[in-house]
Amino acid sequence: MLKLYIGNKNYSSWSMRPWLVLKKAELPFTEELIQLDVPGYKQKLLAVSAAGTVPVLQANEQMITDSLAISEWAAKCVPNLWPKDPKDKQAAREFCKQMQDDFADLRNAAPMNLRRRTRSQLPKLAVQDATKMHNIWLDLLGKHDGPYLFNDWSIADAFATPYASRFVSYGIARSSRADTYISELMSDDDFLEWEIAGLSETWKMPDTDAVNL
Ligand SMILES: N[C@@H](CCC(=O)N[C@@H](CS)C(=O)NCC(=O)O)C(=O)O
Repeated sequence: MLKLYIGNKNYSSWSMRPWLVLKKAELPFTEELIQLDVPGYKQKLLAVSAAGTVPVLQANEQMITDSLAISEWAAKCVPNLWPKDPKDKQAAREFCKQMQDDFADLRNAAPMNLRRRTRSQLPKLAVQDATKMHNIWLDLLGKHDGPYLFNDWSIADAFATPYASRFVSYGIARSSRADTYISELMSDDDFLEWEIAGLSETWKMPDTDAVNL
């Protein structure tokens, strides 16, 4: 039995990634949504993860925290979640790590907020992050036949998806090739299932909604 603990679907970019991976893996799982930023939420997080964060995957007795660790676990159960070519596989892992560790300026200035549609100017450092990410995508897309970063869909695309949603939400400039990739991710059936659920959530995270661009 697999159970994935996640945050609010409208806002929780970290939760979205392993959720997409488990969907693509066709591993049946149940989910429990822990509403973030409401009184008592941290206790609920700490009850499932020492770090006090979601996502967490409960796989029998094991509690796996961290979106990449959950994705690696899924890839051990199901083939083809990483690219087949060993060099591509290594590059895809590095890409995911970079998506986790880097781009803090973009993440902070433009938090994932699926409901959001704005065209205001992002701060300079966030724009630099967005440009860097855009160029990494273009480089990978240019080396492969598409439609995804490493040809077929892989965990790397799950890690890119929340950023793609930021390009749409915040109207971030992009080339037509990057736009085609973003559209591919944004029209993915599993992403749409997540998005529909996120859009129908009624609670708000005032700090995130208040980001004034
Ligand atoms: N590196 C972790 C980061 C997880 C993370 O920061 N999750 C956020 C939710 S999107 C969280 O749980 N934040 C706790 C809080 O807001 O107190 C991962 O990749 O899973």
